[in-house]
Amino acid sequence: MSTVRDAQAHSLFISDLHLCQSRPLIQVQFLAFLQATVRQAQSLFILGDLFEYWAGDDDLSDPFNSAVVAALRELTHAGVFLYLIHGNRDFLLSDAFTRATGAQCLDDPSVLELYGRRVLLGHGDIWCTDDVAYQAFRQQVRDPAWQAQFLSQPLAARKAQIEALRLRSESEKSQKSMAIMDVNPQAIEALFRDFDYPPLMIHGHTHRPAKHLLQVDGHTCERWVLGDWYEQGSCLRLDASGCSQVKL
Ligand code: LP5
Ligand code: MN
Repeated sequence: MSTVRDAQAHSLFISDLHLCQSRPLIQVQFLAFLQATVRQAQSLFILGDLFEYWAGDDDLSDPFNSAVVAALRELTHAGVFLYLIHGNRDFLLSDAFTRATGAQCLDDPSVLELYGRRVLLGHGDIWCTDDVAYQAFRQQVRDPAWQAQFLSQPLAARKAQIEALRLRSESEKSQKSMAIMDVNPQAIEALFRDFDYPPLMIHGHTHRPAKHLLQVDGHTCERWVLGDWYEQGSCLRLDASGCSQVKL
């Protein structure tokens, strides 16, 4: 149902849906979300980890993936702008995916002017600088030469390597403290300075939904962290009056 608040120009932000065949209910919830809530918005920003993992755009023809792509294409054809930032699990989403969906890929991080304020957007993993093992891994797999070599292998071989990596990641995560797997406060402060103090930041990755207030060099910033979609959806809304949580 449309409300007066919905009618106000606004954008929506989501991340960490981790869509996969083994969680069909979340896919159903996401497709319903695209067909209802998002249709009232000017733009939808997906801030990483839309998929549980993405092995390469040659997996677009998989029926599960093509259902998600078709729903996103319908959304952009209906006039909603779709923006995508890569997550640590789906950074191989590439040109064939953006062409098929009508999405526009943004750098991580990006600063955009939205409803009269500068907003910094990112996935969030890059600021988890205490997670040294993860950052070394990240540097390796974000290298274009590494990616070209990885993508030159057959899809099934890539998926097998990803499955092995997932097991290793889960095992290593169980040995890491919660603090190590969170964003580093100094990295956030440095980011805030580097981008000339944007008053608002939105990111995901840590699956710890919250609104944090940051004060650096006399400037204030609201840092909003999105939640994951494991149990239920998580979504933020931005309009001229600011950022707020959407009840899904
Ligand atoms: O995603 P999340 O939040 O559960 O965990 C992340 C970090 N883990 C990962 C791995 C992904 O979860 C697994 C799926 C990735 C698919 C990518 C597809 C293409 C690449 C394919 C490569 C084979 O990102 C986890 C962080 C956590 O966030 C919190 O920030 O701690 O990091 C790890 O656990 C990583 C380990 O610490 C280090 C792993 C080293 C693996 C080295 C093997 C080298 C393989 C590369 C080349 C074949
Ligand atoms: Mn992530």
